[in-house]
Amino acid sequence: MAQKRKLTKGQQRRVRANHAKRLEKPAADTALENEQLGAPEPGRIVSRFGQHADVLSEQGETLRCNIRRAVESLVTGDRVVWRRAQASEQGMQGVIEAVQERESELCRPDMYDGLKPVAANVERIFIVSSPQPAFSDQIIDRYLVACEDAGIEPFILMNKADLIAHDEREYIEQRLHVYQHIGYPVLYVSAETGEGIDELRTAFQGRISVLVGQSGVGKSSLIDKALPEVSLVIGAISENSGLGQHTTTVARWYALENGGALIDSPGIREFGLWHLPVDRITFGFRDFHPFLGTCKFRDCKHLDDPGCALRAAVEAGEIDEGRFANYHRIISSLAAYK
Ligand SMILES: Nc1nc2c(ncn2[C@@H]2O[C@H](COP(=O)(O)OP(=O)(O)OP(=O)(O)O)[C@@H](O)[C@H]2O)c(=O)[nH]1
Ligand SMILES: [Mg+2]
Ligand SMILES: [Zn+2]
Repeated sequence: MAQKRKLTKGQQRRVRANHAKRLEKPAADTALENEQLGAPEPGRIVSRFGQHADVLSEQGETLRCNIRRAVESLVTGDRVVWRRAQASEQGMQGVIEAVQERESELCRPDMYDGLKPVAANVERIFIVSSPQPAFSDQIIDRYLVACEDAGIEPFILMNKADLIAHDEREYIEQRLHVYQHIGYPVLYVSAETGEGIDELRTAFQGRISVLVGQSGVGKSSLIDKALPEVSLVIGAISENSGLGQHTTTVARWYALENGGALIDSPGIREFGLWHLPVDRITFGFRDFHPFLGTCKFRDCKHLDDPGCALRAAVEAGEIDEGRFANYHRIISSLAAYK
């Protein structure tokens, strides 16, 4: 599922330059020598912090480990082989030696680093929205394209249901109904009042999920509310930051009691899709599938092209107008980077 995506020349240049810059700094390889290390053990990445990472052992301990230089990419959710230190050295309790191949990968493009994996081995993506900050079906559509492209099942959460104002309720319900109609699950929840939290707990069980969405929509609050077993950990992390703010700065793995896990992720302002070619974005709109390949011209842009089957479907009410408009917004946003 993890596929190499093409970057444009400009992006490749930036990525190469940044990579070269980083190589000039001496890479801190582990201070731990081989003779001080135990046998290789399987583990799971909880969080990655630059040159080190927290690993969850099979016994359920979380240990801070160095990362071998040979390990190229490491993110929350990765399955790794690591070795325990006999005695911790500069706070390091072990060394990560290797990463297992990923079953899936959620990626986003980054202007500085190129294509960046956000989380690995995820089976379901909870796209979290809320009326505050403002509800945006454009952001939801971007995430849906990323889910379709990565082959990961999406689930839409409308959080802060308690804050939906009278005059916006109808609009939000109408937009979310469109997603339900296409076949995406939608759930109204509130981390404040507890609305929908039992259903959410059920949806979390038995699989590996990540919560994504803008900063402040309530991703961490929902995990905290739905899972009493992990709420203590979240409370402790928020206090540690000492900023009086609870914004999540690094993705984190929370193991669930009956199997499965939740990954909390930092909010991002804009979920870019410029790493994807146009046809992959088109394919990311599931509701377009029955009509793809039936336009009159093979290179149809689905704008004012004669014989456009997508436009005809919009006019016949078979494709939602708002989705079609968001599709064109994404396509025109690509041009700015290429
Ligand atoms: N009224 C109301 N407030 C909520 C609800 N869920 C979260 N909040 C509040 O919204 C604010 C942001 O919540 P967080 O859980 O930190 O949001 P987040 O998505 O994790 O944000 P980042 O970590 O920055 O990405 C907090 O002040 C929460 O108390 C809800 O259902 N209703
Ligand atoms: Mg958070
Ligand atoms: Zn067309």
